[in-house]
Amino acid sequence: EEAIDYIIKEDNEDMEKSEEKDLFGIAEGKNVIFVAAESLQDFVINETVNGEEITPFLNDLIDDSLYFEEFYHQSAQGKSSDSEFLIANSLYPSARGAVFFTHSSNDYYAMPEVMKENGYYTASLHGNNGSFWNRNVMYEQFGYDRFYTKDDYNVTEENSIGWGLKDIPFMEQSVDHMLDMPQPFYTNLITLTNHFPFDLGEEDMYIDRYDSNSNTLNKYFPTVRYMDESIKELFNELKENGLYEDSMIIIYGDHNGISTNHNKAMGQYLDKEVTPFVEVELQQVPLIIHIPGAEGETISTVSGQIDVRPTLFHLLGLEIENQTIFGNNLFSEDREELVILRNGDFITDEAMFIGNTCYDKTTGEPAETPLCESYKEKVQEELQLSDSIIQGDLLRFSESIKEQQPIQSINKNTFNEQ
Ligand code: GP9
Repeated sequence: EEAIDYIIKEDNEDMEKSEEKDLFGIAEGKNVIFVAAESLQDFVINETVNGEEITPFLNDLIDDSLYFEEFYHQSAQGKSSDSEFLIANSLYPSARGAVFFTHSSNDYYAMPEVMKENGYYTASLHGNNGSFWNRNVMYEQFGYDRFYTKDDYNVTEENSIGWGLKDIPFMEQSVDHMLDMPQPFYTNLITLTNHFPFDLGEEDMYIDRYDSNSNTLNKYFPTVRYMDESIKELFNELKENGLYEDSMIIIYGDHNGISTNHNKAMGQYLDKEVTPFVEVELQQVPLIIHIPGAEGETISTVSGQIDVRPTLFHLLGLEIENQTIFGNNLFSEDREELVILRNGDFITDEAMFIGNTCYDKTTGEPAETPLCESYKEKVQEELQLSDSIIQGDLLRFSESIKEQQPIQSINKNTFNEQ
């Protein structure tokens, strides 16, 4: 309980200050549409392969969006599920295993629950089995009204590849589901096609593969390009169906797609050696927040998935009391520039701490320790506090949880194993 009080206090102080910022409430009352972009890393943004743009739609979208250009995924072994956990709860995932499996019966005060309390209908949508990553169990604790899974989509041999339903038909059919939902709604669209091993049919190849010694990296670019096309399709469908103007769309990369096994090929593509410093830079994923009619801005603050929840509440004009979170509103001027990765590495505006070495960000070279020294204790403390909360199921003592009505899903069946 002491841990919870400590964090609540900090967060409420931050919230009071952030209310003064211009963007507070700019998306008030809008539908919230998340796109969890499978394996999408930031190094492809505004870049080309074989002379062709990899993400032409996102590149244009960024001009009219809030784009966080130094945003890190903070997921660990729970990969996609960890990124969902970070965003919904603003807590750190576990160092080992996936919290979606190990602590799925804990009490949480997750973003879908908060949104529901604020008049939103909440749903997650995914073209895979509901039991993958134990989502159908964990979502009960997150307070989703409904989980649309594979069984809610028309999945055929023709519209599937690799892990299941392709992203373009997924987007088309997901907008159909949104049209059935009461508004405002909060939805979480989980994409699938850009998943290892990055298989794609010739008919969906908008660009050619790369040419290196890594088949994985070579195949990654066309599947990223396909995902870009699917997001374009989402926007078109939202516009055609009159949902676009009343929605805020948030696109985020869930985790890296290319592991360090492919450093040689990655080095060839980036035209530089993939050092430990570059490996951490490669953990940057896009965060694009699009609010129709709002001015675009590229924001260079050091940020991470843990910061998404308080940032969105700020944009939605929601002041949430008694929440136990570790992230910060990215529009708060008092925010410390610090992102903590699950393995204890961290990034500040000046330095990166990797393994046991401090690197100067301006040179990418090992640096004098003072750049990192002052953060080390705080980093360990934060990770340990978050772990205690999860391991001790401590949120059950928080006031918001005590006041919660028992979670009742509108359609219980949608949470069962599909
Ligand atoms: C599966 C999908 C992929 O349903 O979300 O999960 P990942 O393997 O990327 O963690």
